[in-house]
Amino acid sequence: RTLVGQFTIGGMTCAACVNSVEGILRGLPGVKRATVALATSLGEVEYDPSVISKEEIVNAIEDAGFEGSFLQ
Ligand code: 9UX
Repeated sequence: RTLVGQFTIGGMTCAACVNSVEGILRGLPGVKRATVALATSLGEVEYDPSVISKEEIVNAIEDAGFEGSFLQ
């Protein structure tokens, strides 16, 4: 079972940040798919909630120096 979650992401100031954040998210256990958009500061992850929580996903984003907040 997977869920799809949308989040806002702060601190991305150049296009390479997108690759950095996507790479971090895609490397997390339980994350099946991850995209972030520089222009809108929005991201989306498909994840298995039995493996990883939204809080753990946000922590990974913040450990990399960005800010993340799920929309719901
Ligand atoms: Mo660009 Mo982002 O020089 O972490 S890669 S600001």
